[in-house]
Amino acid sequence: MTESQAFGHMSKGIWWVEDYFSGRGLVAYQIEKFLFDEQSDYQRVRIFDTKDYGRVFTLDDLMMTNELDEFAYHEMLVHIPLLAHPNPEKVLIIGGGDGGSLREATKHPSVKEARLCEIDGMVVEAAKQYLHYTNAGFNHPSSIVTIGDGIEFVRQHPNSYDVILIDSTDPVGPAEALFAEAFYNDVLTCLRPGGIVAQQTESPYFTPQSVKMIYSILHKVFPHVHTYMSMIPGYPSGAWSFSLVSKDVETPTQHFNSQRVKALGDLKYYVPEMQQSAFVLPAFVQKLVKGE
Ligand code: AG3
Repeated sequence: MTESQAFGHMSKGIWWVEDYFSGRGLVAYQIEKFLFDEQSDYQRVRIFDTKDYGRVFTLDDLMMTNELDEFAYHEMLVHIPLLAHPNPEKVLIIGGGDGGSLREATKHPSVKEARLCEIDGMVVEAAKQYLHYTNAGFNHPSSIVTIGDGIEFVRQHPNSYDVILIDSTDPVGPAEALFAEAFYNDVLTCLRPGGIVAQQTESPYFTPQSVKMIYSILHKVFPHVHTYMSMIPGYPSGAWSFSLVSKDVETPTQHFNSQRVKALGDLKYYVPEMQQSAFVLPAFVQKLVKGE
C-alpha cells in the first residue's frame, strides 16, 4: 500500500475529507470550486463549493459550517440558552466568525447588544464576502464585532453579559484554551446575575474522551451543568453535544416562555419541545458527562 490511499466507492474529482481524530475519515464532499484559501495568523481558512452539500467553510481542514446543515448547529447553540434566560439583553459570542450565531442571536427582540469576539479577522472578512448563508447578522443594528482574543475580552468585562456563547472549533490548536478551567472561571465572572453560557462540546461518539474532560472541568466551575444534543451531519459522527451552564439558573425550562419562540420567526431546527427533549441523552452520553 502506498502511504496514503483511499478505497471505497468515490466518483472522480477532488474530494475534501475530514480526518479529525485517530485516522477516521469522516464525511467526504466532492469539491466543485475553491473560493477562498488562505493561511491566517492562526489557521488555514478555506471556503469552497461542493457538489451536493452547498458551500463549506473549514478551519485547518475541519468542518466549521456548511450551507446545508448550519441551522442545526446555530439554532441550537443560540436559542436553547437565550430561551433559558428570562430577558437576554447582552449576548457575547466567542469565536463564531462565520456569523451564524450572530444571525440567530439578533432574532431575539430583547437583545440590545450582540457582540462577536473573534480572534481571526480573516474569518470575519471571508464570511462577509463568501458566506451569504450565515453572514446576515453582521448588518443588524445590535451587532458589534470585536476582532480579538475572547479570553482577554471576558477577563476585561466582569459582570457584563446575560448569555455567553462559545462558538469555537475543537479543543486543539487556537481553541484549546476555550475549554480550560481558567477560562471558565473568567466566563463565570463575565456573566451578569442570572447569566447563562452555552458551548459546543464535541462528539460523544468520535471524541468521548474530550467530552468527558470538558464536562469534568465544567462541573468544577459551574453549579448547574446540563448537556443537550443536535443532529449535524457535517460534523464528525453527526451527533453533536452542547453544554448549558449557569451559576444560578437551575434548569433550561424554568424561564421558558413559548411566546418568545413565535417572535423568532421561521426556524428550521428548533421547536419549543426541544427546550426539554434536547436534554434527553443516550445512556452512554449520560455516563460520559457524569465522568463515568
Ligand atoms: N463550530 C465548530 C464545531 C466543531 C466542529 N468540529 C469538527 N468538524 N471537527 C464552528 C463554528 C460554527 N459557527
